[in-house]
Amino acid sequence: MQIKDSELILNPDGSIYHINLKPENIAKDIIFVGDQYRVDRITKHFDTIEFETQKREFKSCTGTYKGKRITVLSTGIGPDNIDIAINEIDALFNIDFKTREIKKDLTSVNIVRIGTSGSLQADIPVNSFVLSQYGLGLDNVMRSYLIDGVSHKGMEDAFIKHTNWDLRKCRPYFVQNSPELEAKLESDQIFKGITGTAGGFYGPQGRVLRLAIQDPELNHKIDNFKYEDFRITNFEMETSAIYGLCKLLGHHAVSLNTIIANRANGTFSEDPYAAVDRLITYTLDKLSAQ
Ligand code: R1P
Repeated sequence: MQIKDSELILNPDGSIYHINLKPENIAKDIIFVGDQYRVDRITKHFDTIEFETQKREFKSCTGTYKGKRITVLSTGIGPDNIDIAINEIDALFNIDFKTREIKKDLTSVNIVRIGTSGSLQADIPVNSFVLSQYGLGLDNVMRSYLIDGVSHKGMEDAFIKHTNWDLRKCRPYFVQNSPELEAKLESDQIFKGITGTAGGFYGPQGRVLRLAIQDPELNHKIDNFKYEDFRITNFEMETSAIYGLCKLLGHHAVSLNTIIANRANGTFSEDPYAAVDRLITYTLDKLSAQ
């Protein structure tokens, strides 16, 4: 069935609407960053660069690192931008732009997020790295899709009960990473756990400046939530949408975050820049290893 012009929007040069890429511009190994200025901090390590473009917050660059072809794409802040980035990446691989039909043979890509995040656990200090085993969605983006088949119902129910979650906000969901990609990226230098993804930075992550929040005890209830051996390690704003969309579309995803704030003890990294740079070189070397 042909996908209409209004649903799959292409630019006059044939690139896809927001991320501005054509199918030949993107690699099968993709690194997501939030901050558009982080793209160059990654690609400065590349051996070659073949393509660069930017539209709004979506800046991308494709090249090679130690011979491996990689695309780095900035997504800006939040799960709503992830909805755009992943649907458009999937379309680049799996929809024929000439016929506007879904291809018969689907391609699966690897997506690794290199982000920054706040730890919820006192024992996960600033400047450490966290690999997300699950994304906990506290945003509503994935609820527009049929996610019951990929969300962990047992964790959902336990979390709602433990936190006395107000379902007027949304129904939280838990989606696992790609264990194959986790095996490639893990090491004993990295903490692991569930990453909470919030739909905002202040109230949705329990920060109070001038506005009172709906549940002042929520962060404490989140930090002592346990399900089997899993605990919620950190908060940021993209991982659960990345995991949910990748699981539904058949892609592999892992989110790695540098901890720049510790919400449990109120500390902030003295040099978040250097800490992110360490995660960048760590990830590039792991991703390019055979
Ligand atoms: C908030 O300051 C932003 O920083 C974190 C959050 O997820 C959010 O996008 O990640 P990035 O540094 O990757 O943007």
